[in-house]
Amino acid sequence: MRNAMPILHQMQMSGNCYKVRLAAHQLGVPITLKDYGIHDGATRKPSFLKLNPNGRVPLLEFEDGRCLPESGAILFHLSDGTKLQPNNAWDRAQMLQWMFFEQYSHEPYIAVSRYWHKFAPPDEFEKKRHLVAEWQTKGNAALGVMDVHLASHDWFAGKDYSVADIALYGYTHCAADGGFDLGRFPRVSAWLDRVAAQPKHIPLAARW
Ligand SMILES: N[C@@H](CCC(=O)N[C@@H](CS)C(=O)NCC(=O)O)C(=O)O
Repeated sequence: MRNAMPILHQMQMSGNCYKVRLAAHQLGVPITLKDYGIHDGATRKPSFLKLNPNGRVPLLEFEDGRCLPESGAILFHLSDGTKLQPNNAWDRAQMLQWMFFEQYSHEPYIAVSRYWHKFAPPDEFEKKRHLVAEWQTKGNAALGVMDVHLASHDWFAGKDYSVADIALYGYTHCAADGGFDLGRFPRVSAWLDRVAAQPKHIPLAARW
């Protein structure tokens, strides 16, 4: 049976899932939300593993049953041919460069630090406390790289706001939750304001 519209399998407080809600909202792509708990292991149950063997959200399930996990891949697919992707190959490559940077050099420190500081049970966080210094060093390095880029650019790819900005916004705007001081990165702070001022912007807490 076909779904009436794409279903976003998601966790509301996840920045990775927020990226998809934000892009879908700005593009006018209707989606329904199916929520999973942070601590109940719901994405590791057989019924979900059939949809994404990697056991993680976001996962976008299309009307015809096809399933696409990974926030960056979903952003890329939703924005194909729209104003949220640059219209030339070089700028699109820059867009992907920043999306890969986000996944390898940014999210593993900034998102992970936020999870353990804000959402993990305190006794579990204590077992990870020895990693905080590395998260801080590497997360601050990523914010520094962004700040350098923003010294001479308004946006991360091409001349306009794109899904590269959405990918980086997801966890940068809430980096303080993980103990990061955005006051050290004034150009990043100014860019966050520019992103939040885009038409049809929604905050992380918004359902749609
Ligand atoms: N690289 C993936 C990361 C996805 C991810 O880490 N998802 C987390 C929530 S933010 C999750 O599903 N955690 C549940 C689990 O690992 O069991 C993406 O960008 O979508």
